[in-house]
Amino acid sequence: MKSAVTVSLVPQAKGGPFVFWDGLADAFTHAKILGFDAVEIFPPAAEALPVGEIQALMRAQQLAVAAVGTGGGWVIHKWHLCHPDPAIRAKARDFICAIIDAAAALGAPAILGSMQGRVEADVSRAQALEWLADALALFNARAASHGQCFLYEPLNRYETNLFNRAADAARFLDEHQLGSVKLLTDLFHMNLEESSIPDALRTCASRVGHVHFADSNRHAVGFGHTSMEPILEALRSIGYTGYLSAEVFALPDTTAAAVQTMRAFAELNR
Ligand code: LER
Ligand code: MN
Repeated sequence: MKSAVTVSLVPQAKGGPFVFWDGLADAFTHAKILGFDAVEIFPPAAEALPVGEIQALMRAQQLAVAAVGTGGGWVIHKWHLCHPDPAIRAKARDFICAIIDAAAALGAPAILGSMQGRVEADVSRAQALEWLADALALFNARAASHGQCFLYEPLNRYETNLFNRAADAARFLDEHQLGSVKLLTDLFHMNLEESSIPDALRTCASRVGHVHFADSNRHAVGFGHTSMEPILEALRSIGYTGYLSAEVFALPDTTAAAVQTMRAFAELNR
């Protein structure tokens, strides 16, 4: 497995679960010094991703981009894919498609987390799931056209009521034949929702495409109380070779969270 660490380029996300906050050059430089394999980027929009500049940083630091988040569209604009207003759903889809394209230029998949939205107002669950499936079909095709996968992330119940558990999400992807959509299994959300994180990972084996590496309290792994050994064992048993990406609070500060993440990664990833 490979290590990754998050950088937020969205000031409005302050206090959110991201390790680096001081721009791309700072994140790439410190990620390299600390021994990470890759950086995961949370941009405000595709237009704010300087692709050439990021490619130069990747070459200079010999680091990959692990994934690119799309949640900026929710944080900044409150757009999402299940919004009752069709114009807002269209803005959400366009926002995500543009990030899929920019991420692909960096060799990375895009993530659908917060932008999936929720069943709300007068929208029925069936209607929301139809909109989600239609959007995922679009992202599936768009990512595949670049030879990339697309990452769908089940979130805990306080953030969405669409899919909270990995197996339910995997079944939905199977039913809609979304072969290029993989699951982003976030260990923080899973700690709240799954009966057993290792069992859930084994059940969804072939769909697991990315892991957000966070402890029970969303601090760096080792700063909470999740039992990580059985989770790593499950990931090994399903042949997962992707990223463990630290989407955690910069607490007690950025450096401590990053250093602790790498310490845990080295101990667990034997
Ligand atoms: C995004 O990866 C995520 O996990 C959500 O909880 C938004 O922070
Ligand atoms: Mn996450």
